[in-house]
Amino acid sequence: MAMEGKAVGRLAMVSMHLMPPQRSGVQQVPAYSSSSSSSLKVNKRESKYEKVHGDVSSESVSWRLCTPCDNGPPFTDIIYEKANGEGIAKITINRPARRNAFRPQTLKEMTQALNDARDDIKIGVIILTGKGNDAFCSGGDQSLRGPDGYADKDSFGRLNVLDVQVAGYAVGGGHVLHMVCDLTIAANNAVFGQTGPKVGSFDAGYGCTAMSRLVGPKRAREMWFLCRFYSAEEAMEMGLVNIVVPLENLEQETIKWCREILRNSPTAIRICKAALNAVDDGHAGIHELGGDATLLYYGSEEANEGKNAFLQRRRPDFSKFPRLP
Ligand code: S0N
Repeated sequence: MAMEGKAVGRLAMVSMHLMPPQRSGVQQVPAYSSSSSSSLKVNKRESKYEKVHGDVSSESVSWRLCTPCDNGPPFTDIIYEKANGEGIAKITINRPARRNAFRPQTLKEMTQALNDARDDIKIGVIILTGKGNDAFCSGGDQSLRGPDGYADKDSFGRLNVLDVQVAGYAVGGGHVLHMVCDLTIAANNAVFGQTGPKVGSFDAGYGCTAMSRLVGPKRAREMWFLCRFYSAEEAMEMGLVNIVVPLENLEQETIKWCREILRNSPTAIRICKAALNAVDDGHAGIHELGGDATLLYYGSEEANEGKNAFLQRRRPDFSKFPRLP
């Protein structure tokens, strides 16, 4: 009996570790209501894990506007901001009159901002969102669609699409954008779906393959073949989004998630992200993971022995490095 009591206690501790911190003002969603932990009737505050890691601040963020790094013309299609004193960047698609539909210029500016954020070693999380509450993004701008894709000032078409916080519609290419992000925080007014087969387009790349991984092949077929729209709750049930929150709490909740991530080991997150993508990304995914292994190896004494031996024109001595099982 004593052993059984101990086992129950350990199980309770483990299930508390699996529970996220209290989400104030946030709609409870089934995925987070752990019946096993509540039935064990253990006070959540007793967890050492909770005591050590504590609550995450809900303070609002102070944003500063960022301009293109090459001092080129100001962004027109996006708003690019960074949080003062925190490792968070935010890219807002800024075409609300078109329900934040993207055009080549939008993608060009997003690429610039993403490159800048990637090269800023202070940034650990990037939020992608849309201006206003009506839409995150309604996909490719249909008014600019020509026979060779979407064209704006450059006058030739292109189809390349690019890595959320979703309020309103995330449809068409906008839906694909949210699917390829690591996490999706949805407002309760969010609407998700593909429209391609209704408007004469499709995304047979990530739009199909990533979706099939996320929601399963049957649901993916349903979404593409029927082109229905789904509510935030339905998206949550399908595993398309991580959490649904009231619209007024959207940014606050997203920032909390960012802060929670930023507390954790950047290298551990980097490797997990690479590993989670590796299977689906094939050779490119393994290459990314391999790059991370190289990064770690370059910091080791063993790798430096090789480099130093070369520079000192001597034979390297790897004898002291163990061949661990
Ligand atoms: C988003 C919807 C459902 C919103 O409906 P609502 O709230 O009733 O507003 P509307 O009155 O319809 O819209 C307000 C104004 O915004 C304009 N607008 C909306 N979406 C677009 C858009 N995508 N392009 C251009 N304009 C847009 C409206 O015209 C309206 O303007 P005004 O006020 O002047 O009348 C609803 O708007 C809707 O269904 N939108 C279209 C959604 C859609 O079908 N998107 C395109 C899907 N295809 C892609 O995204 C292509 C990209 C892609 O998937 C892809 C990826 C990789 C490779 C290839 C492709 C490819 O297909 O080419």
